[in-house]
Parts: sequence; C-alpha cells; structure tokens
Amino acid sequence: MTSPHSPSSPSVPSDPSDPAERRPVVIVGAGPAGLTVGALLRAASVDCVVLETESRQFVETRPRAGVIEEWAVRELDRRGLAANLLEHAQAHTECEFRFGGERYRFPYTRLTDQHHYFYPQPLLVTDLVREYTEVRGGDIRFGVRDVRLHDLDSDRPSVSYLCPRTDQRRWIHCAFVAGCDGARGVTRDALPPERVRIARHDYGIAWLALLAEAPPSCDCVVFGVHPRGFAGHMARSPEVTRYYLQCPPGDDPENWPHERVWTELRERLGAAGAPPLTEGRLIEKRVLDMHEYVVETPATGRLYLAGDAAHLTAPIAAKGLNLALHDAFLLGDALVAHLTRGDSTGLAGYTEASLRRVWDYQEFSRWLSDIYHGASSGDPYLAGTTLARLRRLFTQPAAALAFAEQYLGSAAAF
Ligand code: RFL
Repeated sequence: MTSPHSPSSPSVPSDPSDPAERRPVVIVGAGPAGLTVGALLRAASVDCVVLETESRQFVETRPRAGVIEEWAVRELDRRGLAANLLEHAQAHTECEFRFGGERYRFPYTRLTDQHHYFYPQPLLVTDLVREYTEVRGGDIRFGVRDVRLHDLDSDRPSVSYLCPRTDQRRWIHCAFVAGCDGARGVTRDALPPERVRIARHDYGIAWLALLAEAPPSCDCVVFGVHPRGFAGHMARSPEVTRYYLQCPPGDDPENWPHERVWTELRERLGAAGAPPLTEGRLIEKRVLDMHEYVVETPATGRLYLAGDAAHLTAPIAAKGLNLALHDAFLLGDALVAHLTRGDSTGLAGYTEASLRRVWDYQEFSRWLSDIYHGASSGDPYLAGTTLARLRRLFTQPAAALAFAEQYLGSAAAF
C-alpha cells in the first residue's frame, strides 16, 4: 500500500515496481544543495539520482547569489568542488557603509583573516552539474514533472515523477530522500503536519532586486543606509552588478523604470567622495518580499530536507547559499557514513547541527535588517537607536570584531 505525501496527489497509480529503478538515495532538486549532496555521494561511489523540474540550461543560468563565505569555499575545495571558483572568484576584504552623506570602510579581513568570495551562483551550479554528471558519473533527470514522495515512514520509501519524454509515471525505490527543492518545492509538504513546526518571520519590507549590465561602481560591497530606504551594491562580474532598493512589499517592478531606479540609487548610495555609479541596462528587476522561515524538524523517517527547502533567509545578509552548502556537507557526509560504514551518528545529529548555524544566521539577518531599515522606518526612535548601532561598528573594536565574524560566518561556535 502506497501513501502519497504530495498534498496535490489524491491518488497515484499503483507501483509497477520496475526492478531497475532502485537507488540508495533520491535527491529532489538540482540547486547548490542537491548537487553538492550528489557530488559527495558519488565521490564515495554511492548510487543516487537527482530529479529536477527545470532544464539544465535554466538551472545553469538562473541568476541569484554571489557571496560565498570562506569556510564554505574551503569545504568545497576539500571535496574537490572549488577548482573553477578558486581560479575565477574575486576575494573581497572590505565592505563599505554609506550613511549621513559619508563613506565608512569596514575591513573585515583585517579583523578575521577571512574573505568573502564573489562567484555568481549560476557558475557554481554549472561547475557542480558538470562535476556530478561528467566527472563523477551521477544521474540527473531534468524537466521531470509532478514529483511525489511515498511511504517515507517505512523502510521502503519511493519517489515517483512524470517522465518528460514519455509522460509516464516512473518510480524509484530508495533508502533515503534528500529534499533539496528550494523554497517552492514539494518535499517540505511531505513532512507529516502533526510532527512539523515551522517558525516564520515577515519583515514587512521588500527589496527591488536588480541586475545591471554595468561594471561595478566600487571595489567592494556597498550598503546605503538612507532615510528614503536601504540601497545595496555588489559586484557579480566585471560586466554585471547587482543592486538592491528597498521598496514597499508587493510593489510592482513596473513602477521602477530605468530613470527612477538610477535616480534613487544615486540618492541612496550618494556620499562625499564616492565614485559616480556606472549606469547600465537593467536585465533583471524583481520585487522580493523579505520573509524568513525555519523548519524546526527538517528530517522525518527517510526524508532529510536541506537548503532553502528547510529554511529561507532573506537576502539581507547574503546567507542562503552558504546555509544550503552547510546542510549539503552535513547531509552528504552523514549519508555516506551510514550507507558505506553503517555509522548513523551524522544522520542522528543532522537536525541539530544544521539548525545551530541556521538560527545563528537568522538572528544576524534580523539584527542587520534593523540597521538597514531603521533610518527609513518612519519611527525616529528606531532611526536613532539603529544609527547608534551602526556607528558602534566604527568606534568600538569589540563590536566591529563581533560584526565581522557574523558577516563572514566564521564564529568559532560552529
Ligand atoms: P535552490 O537554488 O532554489 O534549488 C532548488 C532546485 O529545486 C528545483 N525544484 C524541484 N525539483 C524537483 N521537483 C520539484 N518539485 C522541484 N521544485 C523545485 C528548482 O528548480 C531548483 O533547481 O535551492 P538550494 O539548493 O537550497 O540553494 C539555495 C540558494 O539558491 C539560495 O539560498 C540563495 O540563492 C539565496 N541568495 C543568496 N545567498 C547567499 O548565500 N549569498 C548571496 O549573495 C545571495 N544572494 C540570494 C541572493 C537569493 C536571491 N533570490 C532570488 C531570492 C540574491 C537573490 C536575489
């Protein structure tokens, strides 16, 4: 008897039990989390399959993150997954805050001896797809539809999907399912509602996320804290720069034509002695409502969630990709230990080890959101206290060090 877990799957034809389709692990989602888990499994010769709804071309070009913390780069490197990144990424040492018409450099590498690496997420995904498939012989099925999870509480779970070529439902029996299908995936909904708790936070704020076909206007990340709202600048490549503009939640990107965007960026990022912004065509314009969630029980039976499927952090502190990689290292190692050596310690400790860093980053995101958005909150008290918090970073060494460690995710507690 099969119990389909997808909420949109009232009935599924019975399992034809194709004996060929039996894998120790099925990974749902070919983002950074799923591909990294897959690469770790393949490195240990564990058989697995990755199921992805989009095409290979789509996942390799989807623009998203760019900031990767040094500990994550080291972990990727240790697992043979960072060769291109180390060759092409820029290592940054400072960021810059602009407020009250002045520029303030924050030298985080001098304080922590660690860097931020700038490497566009599409390049990382391209590297990981190539490594998983072409180098480590992994199986990815792109363009699958209607993925469903079955019998997760049994010792014989399975995953089924509609094959894009035949339109037939195919089944894969497995020992474990890695739910790496991001914030809008289906695996989170397969957690039994009576056992799952999801903590949520809505900032009541949105950012207009922009990609401009223009070289960066500064040699580092810039945060503009302004009474008109937050603005951000970060390099993506020598030809493309990401900008953010705080805007009302639910705002329509069409309300932001080219001229308005650049006028507002110049105003909010303006400061004495700052180089002028290099304008360019806007090739992406999306409104992101700032909200976060944490699935407090990201594992049940044979299903383990990782990355955005398990927790979402708004791009405020540029942490989502880093957390996705952290989960993937933990889960990949734990599955390998269990499946090759019968050692279940990693799987048993997965939830706790993942959530420790997740909650730490969530707290930092919230703290940083106050700094970014206090000046424009309309509340003079909040504007005053958050400005004091910001000034402290440039006057008190202990406060500066604490900020640098959180910003780089390098605190020793992990
Ligand atoms: P992903 O990358 O969303 O990948 C999930 C994959 O699953 C597929 N999928 C399914 N596959 C099979 N069946 C289904 N039913 C499926 N449903 C979905 C999807 O097509 C996709 O390929 O999740 P993952 O692997 O957990 O990685 C998370 C990161 O992508 C995300 O946290 C970051 O992009 C967040 N983020 C940033 N993080 C950083 O650490 N540093 C940054 O600088 C940074 N900047 C950003 C960001 C996110 C942004 N957006 C778009 C929200 C900037 C932006 C604008």
